[in-house]
Amino acid sequence: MALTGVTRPGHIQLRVLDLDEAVRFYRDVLGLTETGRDASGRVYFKAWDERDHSSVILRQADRAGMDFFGFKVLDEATLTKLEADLKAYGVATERIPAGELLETGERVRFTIPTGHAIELFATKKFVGNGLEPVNPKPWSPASDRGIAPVRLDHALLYGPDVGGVLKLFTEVLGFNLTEYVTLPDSDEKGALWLSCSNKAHDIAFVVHPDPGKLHHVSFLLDSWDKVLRAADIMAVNDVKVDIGPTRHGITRGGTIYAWDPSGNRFETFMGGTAPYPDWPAIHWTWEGLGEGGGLDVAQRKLHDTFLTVVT
Ligand code: M3P
Ligand code: FE
Repeated sequence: MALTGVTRPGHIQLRVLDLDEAVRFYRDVLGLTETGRDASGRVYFKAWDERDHSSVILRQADRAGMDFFGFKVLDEATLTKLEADLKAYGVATERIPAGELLETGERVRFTIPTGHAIELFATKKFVGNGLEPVNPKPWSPASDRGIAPVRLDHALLYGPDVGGVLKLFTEVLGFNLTEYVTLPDSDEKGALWLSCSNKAHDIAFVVHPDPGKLHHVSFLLDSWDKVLRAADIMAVNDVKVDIGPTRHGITRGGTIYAWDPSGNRFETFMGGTAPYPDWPAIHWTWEGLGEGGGLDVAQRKLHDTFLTVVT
């Protein structure tokens, strides 16, 4: 689809247990760029090739996890329209004033049936990627610190009522279902990959009894070499790795799942399919997720941590 309504993942606010340790990790190991701190102590980061002020916001808390995930919409008129559409659909929405997040306009926040806080916003300060606007070079010094992802790519969230989320994202927010997993001996969808673009996914969900859980936040790298380099950087810095480097059958992305110092899982990811909206969603069975290589093409098993370790 043309990128008209919801255009992309814009920001995620993560809770971390030790802010100083987290800042060192996100800046020096993951290689994001710090772009600001606010009066409440939150620290803002962007990936090197992102153009807006910030995409990752860290907040010190006594429990890890995600506070909210925000999508950037095309403009303020689209924000108002989607807010009205959500209300008409029966979703309670809240307007958060401009400036509550640094350099960010008004946000429309709502809770989805998996218990997650999702936001839409239209305005965030353009700061650029450090390259010249005319005849840019392909590289900047910020692209070579730590793992140095290109951008925040997607998140995988866990919670109940994945079916309700499918309806909301496809019927109100204009997302397409690209791939899904059905539960054992059932037609019920237990996992969804949803796209507002022609990326394999901009957000994904897996059914889980506890609401509001984060499985992982994912950062895009531009080659498999960079994923292997990320594995080396993780080893050098004693980062705890969950799965990989390998490839997901679902989305076909090259991947490593690992944990930040607070236990929030993150992914360094490359590639993936580029589905068009007229493509039917790909169906994976429960066995396909595990032995069929949906999760891990190389090992073809459902790793224990996949369903159990979330923040
Ligand atoms: C992803 C992801 C799985 C495939 C996942 C693909 C979990 O990019 O969300 O990690 O089977
Ligand atoms: Fe992922």
